Amino acid sequence: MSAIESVLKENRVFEPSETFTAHANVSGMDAYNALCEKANADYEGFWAELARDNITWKQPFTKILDESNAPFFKWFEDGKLNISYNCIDRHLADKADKVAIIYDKDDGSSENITYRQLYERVCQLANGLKSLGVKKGDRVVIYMPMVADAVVAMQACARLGAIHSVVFGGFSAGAVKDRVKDAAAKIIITANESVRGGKRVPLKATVDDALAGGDCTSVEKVVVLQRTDADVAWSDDRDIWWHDLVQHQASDCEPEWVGAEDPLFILYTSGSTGKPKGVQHSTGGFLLGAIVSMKWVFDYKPNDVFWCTADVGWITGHTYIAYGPLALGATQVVFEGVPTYPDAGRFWHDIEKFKVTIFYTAPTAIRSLIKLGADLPKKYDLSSLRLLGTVGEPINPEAWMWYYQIVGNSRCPIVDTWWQTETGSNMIAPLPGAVAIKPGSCTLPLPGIIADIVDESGAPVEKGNGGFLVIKRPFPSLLRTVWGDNERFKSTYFPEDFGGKYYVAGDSAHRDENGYIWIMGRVDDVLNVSGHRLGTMEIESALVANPLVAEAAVVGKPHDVKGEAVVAFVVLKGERPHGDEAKRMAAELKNWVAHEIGKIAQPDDIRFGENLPKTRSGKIMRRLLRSLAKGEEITSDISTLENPQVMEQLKHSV
Ligand code: 7RM
Repeated sequence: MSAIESVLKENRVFEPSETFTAHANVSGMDAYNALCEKANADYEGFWAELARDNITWKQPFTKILDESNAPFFKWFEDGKLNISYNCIDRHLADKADKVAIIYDKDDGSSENITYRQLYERVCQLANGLKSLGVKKGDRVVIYMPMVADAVVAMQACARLGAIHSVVFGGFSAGAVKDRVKDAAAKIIITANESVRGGKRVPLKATVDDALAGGDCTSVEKVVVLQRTDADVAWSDDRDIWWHDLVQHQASDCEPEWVGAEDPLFILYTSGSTGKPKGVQHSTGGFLLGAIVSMKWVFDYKPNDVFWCTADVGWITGHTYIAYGPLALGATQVVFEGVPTYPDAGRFWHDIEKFKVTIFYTAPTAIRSLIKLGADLPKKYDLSSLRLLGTVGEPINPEAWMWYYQIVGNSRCPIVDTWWQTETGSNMIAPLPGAVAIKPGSCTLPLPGIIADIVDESGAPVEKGNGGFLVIKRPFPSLLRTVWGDNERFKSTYFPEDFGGKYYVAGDSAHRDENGYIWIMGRVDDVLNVSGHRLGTMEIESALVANPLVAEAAVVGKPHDVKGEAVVAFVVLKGERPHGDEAKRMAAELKNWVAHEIGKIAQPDDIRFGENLPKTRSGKIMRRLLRSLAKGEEITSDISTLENPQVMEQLKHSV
């Protein structure tokens, strides 16, 4: 077996400041190591103590981890709880008037919602849903804009023990239909329209389309939030306005006490090919992962103003908007808009306006904001910030440095958080008052997360070599199964190649001499150039390190001699180059990569676009780029791309 080679060297290290460490929830490396040792010494006891200390249980659990039917693990199985109770009710005694949600609307206006108001809104909707017959275990599809009421809808389902399946508000009718059918949803909650970047998107009409063929026989009612003044088609016996549904409902609603293993939600991951997988999460374990990571990684303190810019259509919006911050009684910003509206200063403007202390966003947003206005953050007072975070993709060191210096004013640690829809909460990330950070590395696993990097036989690789990222012991926030498909769950995540014992993440990674983990990309994206197995991340980082480059993606294309040749898709900070200018730039970038990494990683083919094809959550679609590199016709549906028009630009080599 040839290991995946690591070719990029990054030597910068940033220690936590003394003041940050002094106040941190986990203060210093000794404290971090002590937690890890505690987990090693008594793994179940470690998690049980956290679960007792952080969750309010209606009925305490007596069983901790049940591994008898691996990989269908159970945690805290006989415990009873309600996650909505944990996120709202338990704060009412001392935080009823604290702002829970600053709803930051697309047009720049905002609305504060206190914990008491949130409680009332959630209870009223829960009562309304109950009146429609929703009960424990029923599935509810939520297809909504990023309004505060999206969180209310999720919390209301959780209050009833109903299983929500949030479908991102940018998805097509076909995607809605597939998900509704797979989960056999009884209710759909939507809005007449969403508003993003000043543009209106017809959500209700899309739901109508999804239901039109009559395939979705499970759906009984469609609840419609009136977000705008737009009229919508109406089906009298099926559709009901949200405001009518809640109007006469009581503002108290006894939570449904569910078992810790009862499903909290399903979230479909598109995956690179095939039918979307309904990732199914538990109630107790998921909540625990959200809470401990808020404390450890985000170093949450009662005075923080937390802002996670994700959409609730993605796991990040579940864990770090809908549940985690609320479980801790935090004040958080719920952002409806887009980072570029009314201009590329929106994030910085709103950080100043709401005095945000913890800011969590994606590398793709950072890179595009550098391209659109690298100096814009300097126009705003960002001194309230104390911690920055990233998630979703490897962050290349150059974008990291900009985030650190220009946004964080070289004061704020950056938590680069590696995790997945399937893991439910952060797995590998620095605890910011303990672990020194390195640009581009997600650093070390959280205490109690037994991550390793192994070869095809499951044996740990040598430091410096790349391999498969695995988690060797079950942890509470891990997905429980793929909805309705236990076989797919087993074969995808606990494959026999690795003895069926490890959770296999599907990412390649390597460890450096300090044991720090560097994600190299998805295993499916690894290139094989003349027998060298190269991750995508490092070549992309080298390209972005060039001062003229804003973004880059590399893929392999078949090559007679080398096996595969590197093809690079590049977005420049300035205009997209044409003709001789493009040829000159391409030659310069080829030399640049040869110089930064070595000849083996040098692209044979460079193509320039104004952007790269991305999923709606901002991940680069390398599968499409591979087809373009090979000169194949794109036959798959690209209508759900954020930016389908760039595909044409990227067809042609320079
Ligand atoms: C949270 C989320 C998961 C995949 C994962 C990785 C990539 C996520 C990082 C990262 C490098 C990171 N869930 N990924 N975070 N790669 N560094 N900090 O994104 O299910 O949508 O995607 O995203 O490949 O497997 S997800």
